[in-house]
Amino acid sequence: KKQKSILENELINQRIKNEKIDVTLPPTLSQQGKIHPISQTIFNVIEIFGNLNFAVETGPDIETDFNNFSALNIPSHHPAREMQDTFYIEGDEKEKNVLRTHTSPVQVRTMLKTKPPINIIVPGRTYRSDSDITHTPMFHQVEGLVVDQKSTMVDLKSTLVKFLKEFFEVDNLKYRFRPSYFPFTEPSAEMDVAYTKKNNVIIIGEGDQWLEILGCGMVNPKVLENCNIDSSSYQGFAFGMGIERLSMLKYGIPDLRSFFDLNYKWL
Ligand code: 2U9
Repeated sequence: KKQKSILENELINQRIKNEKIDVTLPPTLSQQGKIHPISQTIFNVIEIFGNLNFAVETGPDIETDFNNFSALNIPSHHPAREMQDTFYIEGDEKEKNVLRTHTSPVQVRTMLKTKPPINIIVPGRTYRSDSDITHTPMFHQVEGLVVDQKSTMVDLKSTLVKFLKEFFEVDNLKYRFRPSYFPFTEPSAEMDVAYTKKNNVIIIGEGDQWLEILGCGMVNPKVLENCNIDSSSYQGFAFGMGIERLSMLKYGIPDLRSFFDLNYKWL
């Protein structure tokens, strides 16, 4: 028995002497993580608006009917509610909670808790009961809100044009504003950017085709009043855009569904 342990010890000593680990060798990585293009786009948008003096606000995905609809001048039983197919959630006795259909309830919360001047963007998940090639029931938006005593449509325009030029990295961006309608802004507009196709690749900012890229407008005074802000002293502008759409155009992603199919090349 003693002889056996002598032999075993000898074996261990031999191994310690002979085995060498080269700590300078690079490790073998099985699968390296990447930042998802949706996150990249959100970080990119935050950086550009950060340089334009906007702060970032976030809020919960489950919202009250007031924050998601009523405060935004979308009353119950009004056709405007049917513009957005809503996921309702059991909750309050009288009024069901909802999965927010836009990030606008965060702007409502901000106005209710802080005094103007307000200069924020709100990126985040939003939900609508809609599912086909161009719609997923969960998607992402970034919205912006400015409320102060002096901001006009000129400020809205210069802010959005600066943003789009930075985002698409085009100095001479061709764009247009079209009149539109949203219950929470008055007047309302939509912005299009020009595009063309060269060798089947889409070029943004030139050409004679138009792409709808965002909605915007001057905040409806009724919305300010609903959020306890005196609309005779304060005014402002707001805008909203879809992150998936921005991301598809910037990175040339042709199919919306590829954002959500767990492709390890992306994750
Ligand atoms: C408050 C006041 C005003 C936010 C706005 C839009 C226009 C808009 C869509 C773009 C594509 C949603 O993802 S999308 O389908 N959004 O067109 N959003 S103005 O206006 C607000 C928000 C909050 C308190």
